[in-house]
Amino acid sequence: MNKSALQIERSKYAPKMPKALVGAVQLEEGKATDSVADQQEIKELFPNTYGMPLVTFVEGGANETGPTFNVGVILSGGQAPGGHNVIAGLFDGLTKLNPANKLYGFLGGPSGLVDHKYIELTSEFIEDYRNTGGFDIIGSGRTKLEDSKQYDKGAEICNQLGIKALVIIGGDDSNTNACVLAEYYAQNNKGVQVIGCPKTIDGDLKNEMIEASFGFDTACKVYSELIGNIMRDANSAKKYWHFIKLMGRSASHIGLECALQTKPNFCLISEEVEEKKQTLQQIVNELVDIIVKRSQNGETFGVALIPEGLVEFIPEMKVLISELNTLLAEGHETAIEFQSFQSSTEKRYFIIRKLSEASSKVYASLPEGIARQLTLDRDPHGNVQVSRIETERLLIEMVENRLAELVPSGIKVKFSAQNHFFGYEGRCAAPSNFDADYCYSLGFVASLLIGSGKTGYMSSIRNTTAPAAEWIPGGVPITMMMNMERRHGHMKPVIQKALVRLDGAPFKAFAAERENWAIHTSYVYPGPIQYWGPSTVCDAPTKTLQLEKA
Ligand code: FBP
Repeated sequence: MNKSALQIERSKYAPKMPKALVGAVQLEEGKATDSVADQQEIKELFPNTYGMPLVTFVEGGANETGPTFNVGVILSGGQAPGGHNVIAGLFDGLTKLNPANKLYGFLGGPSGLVDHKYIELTSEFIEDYRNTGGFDIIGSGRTKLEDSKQYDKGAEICNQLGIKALVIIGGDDSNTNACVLAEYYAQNNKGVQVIGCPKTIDGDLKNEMIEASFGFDTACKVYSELIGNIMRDANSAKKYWHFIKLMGRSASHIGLECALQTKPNFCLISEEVEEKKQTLQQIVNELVDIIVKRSQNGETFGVALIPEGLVEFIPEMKVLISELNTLLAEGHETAIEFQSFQSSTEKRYFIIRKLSEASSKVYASLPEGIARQLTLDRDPHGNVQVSRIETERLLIEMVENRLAELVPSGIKVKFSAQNHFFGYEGRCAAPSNFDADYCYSLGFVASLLIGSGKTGYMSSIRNTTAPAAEWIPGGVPITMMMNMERRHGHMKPVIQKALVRLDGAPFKAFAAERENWAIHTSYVYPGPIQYWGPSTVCDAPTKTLQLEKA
């Protein structure tokens, strides 16, 4: 493996761990749990894994070698910094329980389990991946584990390899599926436990017991570094407005965290847009007001942050997208007719005729490129892929149009814009100390949950704003995080997604300052992630976490 100088030094880093995990460990059971909502339905759907107690690991017990067993691990969904350390922590925990325990990695995500594609993860193999970013140790994928044939194929390979437990490292959907799988294996006496680990840069898998999903810390620090660099450029050249779209499929946690770190002139929070029922034009007008005011102060530059999922939170766009999803669903007669048109203009007018009156107005008002993107890009479930919609360009174009409209009334502003999209730049970055430590402990705890015979639990580390030695390791029944939601026309038990709370401390801190940041340039330049140096620089958790736990 070719390694950079940083990688060579960084591979020697020993993740900081909670004191409770260093020596002999014992399990303490807490209170029985209930799901966050829809208790009766969830209880009926998960008779074996509902109501289980919270567990905490504390110092104590005997340091004895336990029985031998094997474990399988799966990386699911989008990459997030720290995944390799979850695997390293899991491996070290398993071999501490018994040096003969083996860890298998299923290749390419959940499909590796179903298709029986795996490798054994030995100590030598894992060595090269410690404290590195990426999921390339075994690869990841987005195959959903959701039917019993897949589950049975999974059990088959587990039985063949002597695997007594699976660890699924994923976001809310993958952990929902992990919970269903745990229940299925328990109900059918398959002898396979299932443990989940909270992963996603989006930061939307968190709740009372899960303080953060891993990867959010590093990804936000990388984006904030880049935003800071751009801010400094903007403030030096004083000639561009930079429109920066930030990844995060649905929730705006990434945008909010980056705003708290860098203090931009404008940052949209999708959840607020939805709450205020703002139209696209209202958003543009608000932004134009800021551009005009700054220009009147001689500041013909600025930085605006835009969350990736924005279009789906603007009520009029949400309706439009859902109408388009129906009209363009595979096999739908409108979709077939739509495809028969050659020119994009014909296609555009055809769609305008087929939409409801309100949606056709919205669609007609969109710049041609965006309108085309909305009709072309569908994911395998028939949904628009928001990461492919160039919202940042859409806003630039609409701002230009609005500024042109203002000219006759005497408002003339110099406006030149650059657009950016930060997403993939941060998903595989070398994990920050926070993520390296947090992930290692999450993996280590997963091994303890397995050793204690638990299934249907998510590995949890709490008290994460304190030094790592004081972190509280434990397990949370996944059913505790569930409620019933409509998905693709059916009511399903799912983990509640954590959107930005407008009554939460991070949003309030941002809202209290944003008007000032809009007009008075207040940029903060966070610089690159530091792996060595003062703890205030190297170990600080996200502002979001600090404010939530204050
Ligand atoms: P997960 O929820 O699986 O962690 O993925 C999140 C994410 O990074 C989103 O922020 C983004 O919209 C999406 O993945 C991009 O998906 P893809 O990697 O398939 O392009």
